[in-house]
Amino acid sequence: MPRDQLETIQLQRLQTTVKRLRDKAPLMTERLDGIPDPSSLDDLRTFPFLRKSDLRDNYPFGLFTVERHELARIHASSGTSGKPTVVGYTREDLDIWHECVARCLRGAGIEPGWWLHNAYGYGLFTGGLGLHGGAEAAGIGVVPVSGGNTDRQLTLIEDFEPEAICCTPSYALTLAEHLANRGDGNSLKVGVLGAEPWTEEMRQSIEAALDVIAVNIYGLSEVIGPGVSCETADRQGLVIMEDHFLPEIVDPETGEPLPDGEVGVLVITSLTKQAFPILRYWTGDLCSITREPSPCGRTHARMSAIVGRADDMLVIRGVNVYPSQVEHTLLSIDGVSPHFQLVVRREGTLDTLTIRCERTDASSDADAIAKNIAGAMNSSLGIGVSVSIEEPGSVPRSEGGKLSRTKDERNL
Ligand code: DLL
Repeated sequence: MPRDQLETIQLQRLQTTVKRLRDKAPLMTERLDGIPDPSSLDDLRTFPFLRKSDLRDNYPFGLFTVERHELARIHASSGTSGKPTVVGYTREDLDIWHECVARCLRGAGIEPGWWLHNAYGYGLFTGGLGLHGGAEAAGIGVVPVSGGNTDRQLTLIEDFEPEAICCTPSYALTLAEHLANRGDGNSLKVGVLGAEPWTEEMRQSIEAALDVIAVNIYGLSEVIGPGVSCETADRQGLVIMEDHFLPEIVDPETGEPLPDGEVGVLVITSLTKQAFPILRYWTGDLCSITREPSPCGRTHARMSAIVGRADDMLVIRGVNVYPSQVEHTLLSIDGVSPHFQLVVRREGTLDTLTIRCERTDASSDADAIAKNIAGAMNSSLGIGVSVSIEEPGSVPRSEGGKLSRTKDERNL
């Protein structure tokens, strides 16, 4: 769709969403008081941000704009502390969500009639059921495995021969490692991986290890779940489902809009949601967007991979360090496997960062590799780090879900 036509639809839908919130969500009636209705998409910036804390403060259903009996489903994400955030869907919300995920899967090159091994967790987490519904909507067969039990996953992949898989990138690596130990090839052609940050270098490792095309799928439960955006098979950025979700990139400090191409916080407004519409939701995820048409012909805005979250950031001796920066540098060094963990400790008054990792070849010179890594980290991060080269299999693997690569022992 040409962008001017898309923007006309977006504005109409934005106006409907603002009205719905004013009429039906008491918190928003109060917050939006005195702010005129938007007459252009630029007027979006006159509205306040909605933050995760607003969801927690209104736990469980305070921001829903339908009655309880109109809800078809709820999901929830476990926060790091305290109450989970709860999100709700009407039947129509579910249909739109599934359509978005169906677009992701088809864009990734998955054909109707193929089978999708779905190793995202089923349950309150949106990954399993989101991908499940999308695959069914696209005519793709689903093997609803859920996360965990790696041996059973391998057997099912061997016996059922699915063409596609979806799981977190860290779990794709775990599966690849075990499949390699079994020594056979596999039937997989496409992996639809997301729910946690991963770098281009990690993509190359996964594609080589599993012999698949690996595409990046993004989403968050507060917005809908997986399927807010996804790469197509040509992997030229994550195409945002912009007829349903309006993206903005803003300065993390000031909240002011940033030009296309600059990295800032992704803020999303839902355009068609009924049960739980969101106006300017502050995702905390850092990325950039472009509105240039994609080489594949799509005109919707595309976002870069998430480079980090403000709350993933480690401050080591005053220097900001993102796990994805470490991943990028580490995986560009020869002889290092893609498994790593960052351990932060406080020694006296000084914070130290140790990178635990493994070599690919047990006969290689561990000291030389460690020195190489420390040197590369020093120039990319700007701080000295310790490097611990460990036996294969020592660094924690994903056991089915999201993998936290950071262990912060400073406050233990
Ligand atoms: O992780 C939804 C999802 C499921 C996405 C399956 C993709 C595949 P939440 O549990 O609410 O929802 O976590 C959302 O995960 O704000 C990001 O920080 C992170 N995240 C999700 N996808 C990606 C990605 C699901 N592709 C939070 N790259 C988001 C980097 C991602 N981070």
